[in-house]
Amino acid sequence: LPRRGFLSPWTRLPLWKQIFIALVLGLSLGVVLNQVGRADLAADIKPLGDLFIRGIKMLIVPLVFVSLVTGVASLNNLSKMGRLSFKTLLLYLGMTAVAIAIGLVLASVFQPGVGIELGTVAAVAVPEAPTAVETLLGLVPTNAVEAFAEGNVLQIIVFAILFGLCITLVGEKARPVREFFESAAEIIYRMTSIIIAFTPYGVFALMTWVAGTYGLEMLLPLAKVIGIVYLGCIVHAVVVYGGMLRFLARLNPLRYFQGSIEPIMLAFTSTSSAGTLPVTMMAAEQNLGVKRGVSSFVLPLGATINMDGTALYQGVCALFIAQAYGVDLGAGAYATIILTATLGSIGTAGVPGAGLIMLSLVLTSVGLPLEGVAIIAGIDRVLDMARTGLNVAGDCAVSCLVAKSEGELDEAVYNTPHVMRSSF
Ligand code: DAS
Repeated sequence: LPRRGFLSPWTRLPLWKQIFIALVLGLSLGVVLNQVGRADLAADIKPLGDLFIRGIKMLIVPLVFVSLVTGVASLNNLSKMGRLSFKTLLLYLGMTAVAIAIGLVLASVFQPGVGIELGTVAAVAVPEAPTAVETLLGLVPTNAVEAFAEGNVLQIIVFAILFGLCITLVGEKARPVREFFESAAEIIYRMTSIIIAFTPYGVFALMTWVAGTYGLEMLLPLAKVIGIVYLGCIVHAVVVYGGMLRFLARLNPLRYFQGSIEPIMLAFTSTSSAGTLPVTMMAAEQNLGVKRGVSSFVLPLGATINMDGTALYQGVCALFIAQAYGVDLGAGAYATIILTATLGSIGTAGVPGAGLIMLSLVLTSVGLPLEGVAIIAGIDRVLDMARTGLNVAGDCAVSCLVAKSEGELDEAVYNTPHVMRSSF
């Protein structure tokens, strides 16, 4: 969009400010339309948001593949790749378990389900969640082209890592391919920055639709659950991520929150970690100074298996449902919830509403009635916003921690006050 002329006061605004203004305007317009009974108008604007999300999703497969191939191929020594994988997975799983514990503690303290007499509700037909073995076997694509066509990000990650490693192993003969992917990555990054410039318009449409469709009255009866999930996400981000960056990596947490603001806000409004991935990768590299060798591995992986927000939400909701049905959970049940929600978060896809499907896995594991899912389903979109925002915040935090530990973090970039960029 032109940076000159009458539009410039708007187009020169930092992207995150544009998104924030769009979010507030969209919510306000949506609530007004809902109150005057014109939710249909809010629904009419949704296609603008869908168009934007489609544009971002168009980038996911090529972006993940070319950046992973170039990222992995840039890691000369293979032992570094091994270290990178170990640190990344350890941090992802460890933080997720802490997130669930925070959710369980908050739900135990604030007792959101006590006093809510859950009537008998029609059972929600939720698809079966895959078992751990199926999830692991499913990582290896039987047909790489099919994995691309289906957008199976985990399988694309596995194939891209192997492809990038073999570029390194083949050496000189692979130079043309290496150079091809390096220029392809620049092209895809440029496409991404162009589409990201339209984020505020997509966010405006999506928030108008959400507020117009759901309205305020739907949120009130379960406001306590919403409040606890949002509180838990904030506590986890500030205490766990802020604490790990400050005391483990000796990095200024404030710079991390500033540098992650665009992906967090897009994740919050789009409720799709996968859909936010292009923005997460651009922000990690250009705001936080994470080198591509780390960001291209840690972030696509995180967008699919690192879901701290989802895990925390499952801890809160499991307890809410247990309390609402008067089921007294023992220590063993708590341990089962922590294990199931951690593994479940690996299998949760980075798409809107995926966490609700995994919630059925957690409830089943401790024998809680699946009917509770129907109650949560009513407010799930609002909960999905917070949990996806935390999911992406976690990906950014781990990318900084791993990059710093590998000497792949450009601290000059990290410590520069966030460039109030109006585009990447
Ligand atoms: N919306 C999912 C994501 O994109 C998380 C979830 O549904 O729990 O991360």
